[in-house]
Amino acid sequence: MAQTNSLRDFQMTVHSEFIKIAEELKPVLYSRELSPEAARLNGESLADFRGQSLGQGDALLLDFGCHVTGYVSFDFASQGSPPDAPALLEIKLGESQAELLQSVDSYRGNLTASWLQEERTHIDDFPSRLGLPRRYAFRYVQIRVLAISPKYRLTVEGSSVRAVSAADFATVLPLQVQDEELKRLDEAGLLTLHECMQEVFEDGPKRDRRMWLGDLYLQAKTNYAAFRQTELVKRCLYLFAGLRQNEGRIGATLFIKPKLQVDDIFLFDYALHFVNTLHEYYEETGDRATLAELYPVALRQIEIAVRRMDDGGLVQDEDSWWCFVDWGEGLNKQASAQGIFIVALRKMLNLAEVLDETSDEGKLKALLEQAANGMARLYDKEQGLFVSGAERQVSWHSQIWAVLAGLLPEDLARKLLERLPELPHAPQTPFMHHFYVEALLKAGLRQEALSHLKHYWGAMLADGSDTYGEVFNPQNPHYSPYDDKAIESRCHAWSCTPSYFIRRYFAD
Ligand code: RAM
Repeated sequence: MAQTNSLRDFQMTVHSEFIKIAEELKPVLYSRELSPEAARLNGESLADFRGQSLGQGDALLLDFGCHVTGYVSFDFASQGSPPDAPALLEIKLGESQAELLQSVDSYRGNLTASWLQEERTHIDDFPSRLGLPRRYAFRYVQIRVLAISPKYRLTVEGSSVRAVSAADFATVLPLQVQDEELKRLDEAGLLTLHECMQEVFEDGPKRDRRMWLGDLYLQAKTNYAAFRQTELVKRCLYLFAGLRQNEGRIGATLFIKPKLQVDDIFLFDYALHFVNTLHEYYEETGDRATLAELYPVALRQIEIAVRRMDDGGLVQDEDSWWCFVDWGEGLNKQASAQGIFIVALRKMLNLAEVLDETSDEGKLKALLEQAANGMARLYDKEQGLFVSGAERQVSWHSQIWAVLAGLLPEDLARKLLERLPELPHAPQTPFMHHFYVEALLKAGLRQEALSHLKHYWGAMLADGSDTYGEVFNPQNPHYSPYDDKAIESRCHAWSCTPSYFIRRYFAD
């Protein structure tokens, strides 16, 4: 498929007054010191790894006991004759143990191998301390001795990580829930969000370590119910508003380091999630001043989206990745885009009403009516389903977004959702599964929503993970949009929403 999601003649406009506000809200990171909780040498469990000696080819595995994001260090020493040559080590860090089996040399995925958490380093002097300068996201560390002189052996006398996050577990809002399964799901959601909360809401502390709007939307929701760091959401909204693409567009993703920069990717749905994120920020905080300042930026995203609408109110399809929605081979995004557009229009109208922008209110109402007509054109009466694109594709996504658009009577919404298991194109990511749960709740299918939380997100914890990953399709667990599971993030922002659902809908 043509990748035309990068804007042609891309230019960034910096709105320094917004950037100033955002920078004043830069969080102070909390740090905590953690040590390994378990270790294995060449696969054998060790009571204590300290002082165990390693020779040529030996591998020491350190398990820090939980997902951590931070800066790791090691204390090395030697045994035997005075070291007559440096030791060459390979250090791999993994969010899962499976990740340690992959290596840069054999990797064949379609994202660059430089995301793999792998280092090669020489140790010249013993004893010495090695602190890896790069921030890593991991639970496991494997140190393999690639080359060492036979005259001496290496020992690891200690290791620790300075874990960092903008969120402090001591500040989490209390949760009253008896169900142990829900408690476990909530804990994993909190840890996932905690790890992604750095100087901004990152999408994943391992990859991409930057801010994406779709992810921000779901992180912000969960954050309100958990850490409630509303200022961090405000900072991120101002960053997106302060670094805009051509014609005032909000980009899909921002780089934070080495300098603030909007990427050249534009996604139809992500730009509209700016409206949704601002709307919820206002609902949660009542911060009218921020709303008034960012309102025109949000409205601009609607104006740009409207250009894709034909005379009959339907968002035009295009053979490229202009709208994200979800990963998945051959998924047509038209119906989903239509639903997302309607959701954003409704929220924009609500914001116009809050600010008494009467002339905008009129325009938005008219647009909503047109877009609703457009959505109706996608309903196939014979099949009783929404179709998408020129090929009239049927997918889960189209039904879910048709329900979320809020135009259907509850019995039709329920029927659509009950038929999903028989449809092709099941969601591939927790991002889309989030919207599935939202749709179930909207259609009054509360038990189904609860059971989906337990089955879908619960399955991600079945292998001992304590955070939720980026991609997961239980019907096809080997699927990866990157052609390699090892490059995926096992702690991914858009997956943290069980904590939101549990805290907002299922607490005792
Ligand atoms: C990937 C990441 C990110 C997501 C984008 C669309 O790079 O998973 O979280 O928002 O895709």
